[in-house]
Amino acid sequence: MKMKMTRWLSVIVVFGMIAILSASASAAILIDDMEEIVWGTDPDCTIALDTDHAVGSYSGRVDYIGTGEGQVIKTYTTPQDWSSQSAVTFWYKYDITDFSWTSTIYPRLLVHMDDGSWNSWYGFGVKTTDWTEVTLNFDDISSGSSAWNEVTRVEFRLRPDKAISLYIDHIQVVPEPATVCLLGLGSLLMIRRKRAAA
Ligand SMILES: [Ca+2]
Repeated sequence: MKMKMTRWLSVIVVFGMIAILSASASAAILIDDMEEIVWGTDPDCTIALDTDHAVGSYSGRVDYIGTGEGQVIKTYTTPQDWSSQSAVTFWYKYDITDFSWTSTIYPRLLVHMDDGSWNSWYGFGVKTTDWTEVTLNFDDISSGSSAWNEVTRVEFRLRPDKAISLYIDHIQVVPEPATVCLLGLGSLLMIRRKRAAA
């Protein structure tokens, strides 16, 4: 009887730990699943839904039709709080079929803040025709804004010197991997305890 009580207490303690961890840990924030188009464009590119996708049913296909730098822009009317996140992740691929093509396409992801500052990541990924997931860490920005609590705009830019298409899908901001590991550990402990108690 005493042993059973101890086990139950263990379960309660583990549940409590998980509850505390869950409250302090942040979840990933979906920027866009690309199941509908809510992005604005400039005259050098267009964006449309495409059934070729990485996640869900659609991706956003950005067609570069101009000669200047093309950009697709998602604007938030209310500033977003990304202060407990640590990286932006998304899936992408190009429609490049001519692999003799060696010129730059100068891809960039920019995040703008409400105070007018911004951060950008240059040259994400490689020229691939296969869906590829990329992680851009906040730490990899050598200088820039730390105002992650007031994100107002997310923007993909490309400056190709010929007409190409960039497919993008399932763009999100994710928390520190350490936090996720801790949560995973908590869940594992709980399962072990439950099995031991059974
Ligand atoms: Ca999608």
